[in-house]
Amino acid sequence: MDEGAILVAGVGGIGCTWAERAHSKCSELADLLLIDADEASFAGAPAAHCLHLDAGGDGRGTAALPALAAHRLRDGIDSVAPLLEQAELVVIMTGLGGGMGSGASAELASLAYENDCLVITIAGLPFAEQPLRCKIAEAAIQALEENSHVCIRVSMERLAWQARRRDDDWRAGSGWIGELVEGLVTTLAKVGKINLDLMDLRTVINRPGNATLIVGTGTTDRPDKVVGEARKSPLSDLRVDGAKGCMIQVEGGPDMTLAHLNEVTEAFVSSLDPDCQVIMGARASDEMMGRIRLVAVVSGL
Ligand SMILES: Nc1nc2c(ncn2[C@@H]2O[C@H](COP(=O)(O)OP(=O)(O)OP(=O)(O)O)[C@@H](O)[C@H]2O)c(=O)[nH]1
Ligand SMILES: [Mg+2]
Repeated sequence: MDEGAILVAGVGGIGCTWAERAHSKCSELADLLLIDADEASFAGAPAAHCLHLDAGGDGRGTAALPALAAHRLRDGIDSVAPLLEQAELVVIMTGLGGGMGSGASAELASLAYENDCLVITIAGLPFAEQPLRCKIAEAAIQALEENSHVCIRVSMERLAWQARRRDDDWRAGSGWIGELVEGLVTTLAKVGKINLDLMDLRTVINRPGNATLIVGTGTTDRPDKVVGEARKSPLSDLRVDGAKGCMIQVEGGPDMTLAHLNEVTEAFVSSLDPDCQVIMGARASDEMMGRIRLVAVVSGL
């Protein structure tokens, strides 16, 4: 894939944190775009393209007003249009329930969609004890789904629970989101070396029904654990058993053998629909020595 073809974008406070952290793991393969009303969101990423939507001039948020955020994005969009024209794949990350993420992420998705990009969205849903935020998020996720090829719902509650177990900060995405995006970006950026490309991904994703992304990592000596972890992927509430389409990419170190590869792919694919259309790819890299990672896009759920 050409330079600039993959764009990782964060919208709102949480979205910017997730995008920044995910991008830091694959910065040589993708561009980073951060969009927020709060300038503090850009502080940790000097190389990012930043869109500061601050019509009020007070440097703060949009105070839970999604309509205002959407309006501001439309006003400021000219500066990010060249990035969208160049991109083939756009991964949008946002936390819903506030103003900026809820209002502006769907606008960004729709512009990317219009530019013929493949649009993958990762949307955090607010804690259940915040009813007003949940209401805002519900309205926002519909618009986001309409304008994305794949929209992955992430429960922030689950993320917080995972983060506590990992002794990590849930606001930073608890590691999972970064791994998922890194896996996807490295897989797709290596097009040409492997038998996977964006057209394959489009074919699989465009099946009717829901789609989601799955990631599982583990060590070469326990390939079964990689699949177990992938199935328990906490990023989505969907069950993958009935999947009609699947793109699976297995990445390992130079120590990965064909037997490892078969074990991982067969165990994973056997949990899907018997008529599932499967596209497979594999890749070895030095930095994966001793480890195996499975990244899958499943659709038709
Ligand atoms: N419980 C809890 N939830 C939070 C916290 N921070 C953010 N969230 C959740 O994450 C969602 C998105 O938050 P942000 O990304 O900060 O919001 P934003 O898009 O920047 O929106 P505005 O700042 O209102 O423009 C909110 O709806 C909350 O549900 C927190 O400290 N505690
Ligand atoms: Mg904010």
